Amino acid sequence: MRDPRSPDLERFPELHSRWDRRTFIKGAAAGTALVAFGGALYRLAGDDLTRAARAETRTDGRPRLPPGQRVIRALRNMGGDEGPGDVRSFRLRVHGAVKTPFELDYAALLKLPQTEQASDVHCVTGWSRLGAQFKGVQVALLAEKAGVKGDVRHVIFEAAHGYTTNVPFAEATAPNVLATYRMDGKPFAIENGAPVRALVPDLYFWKSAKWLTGVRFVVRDEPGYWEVRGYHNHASPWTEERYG
Ligand SMILES: Nc1nc2c(c(=O)[nH]1)N[C@H]1C(S)=C(S)[C@@H](COP(=O)(O)O)O[C@H]1N2
Ligand SMILES: [Mo]
Repeated sequence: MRDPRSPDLERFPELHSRWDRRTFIKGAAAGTALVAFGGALYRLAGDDLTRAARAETRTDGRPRLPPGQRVIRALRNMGGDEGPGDVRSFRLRVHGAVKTPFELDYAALLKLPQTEQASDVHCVTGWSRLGAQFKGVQVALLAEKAGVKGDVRHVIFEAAHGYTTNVPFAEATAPNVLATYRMDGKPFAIENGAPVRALVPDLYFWKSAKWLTGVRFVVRDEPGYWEVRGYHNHASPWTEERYG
């Protein structure tokens, strides 16, 4: 749901002049502490979470946990070619087959209506992280602001160093698809996509581009980095669209 009280720029320490990479390091430490806590304990807890999630059903009728997935407690760093990570150089291009292309800096992104939601994410390697709280701006809102042309069918998420990933327009403009800069109240660690990454929770996690630089609306589909390397073009976790 959108938060009508935005903008709330006061609450963004990374916009202050003293902000630096320590913010990321703190975020990273919070994410990895539980993993480092001791293999046996973590494994037991994870298996309990997996069993519990298997018994749950989502409001859309699908099982909470897609087939072949196991619950973990913190995002695992899955690598990738990192962007600069800082808020000062951050720019997001919203472009393609649109009437009014535009570019946002970090402060401008925060001035748009904000959304906060709990989402589950599912990595194709078999782990799921359930119920984290994400904050950001809906891709649907960016689409509306840009005025997408009538024949647009796909959205290309663009990231640092040329990483791209493609999502059908209807799915990319679902209300739970965000350009996000907060997870569980904290900025993303650099390795998890700081300062802003995509969140496409209902497709495998490689569709959630880290170090986001652009959202491009297109008529013709353009398979992205992983999609041209053997991964599935659509990537639904519930039908295990893992490989193409
Ligand atoms: N820019 C960029 N985004 C990316 C990737 C990447 O290599 N580059 N990897 C993807 C993959 S394969 C996964 S599983 C998730 C991992 O996110 P995490 O490292 O925060 O867990 O990011 C996705 N987004
Ligand atoms: Mo992945």
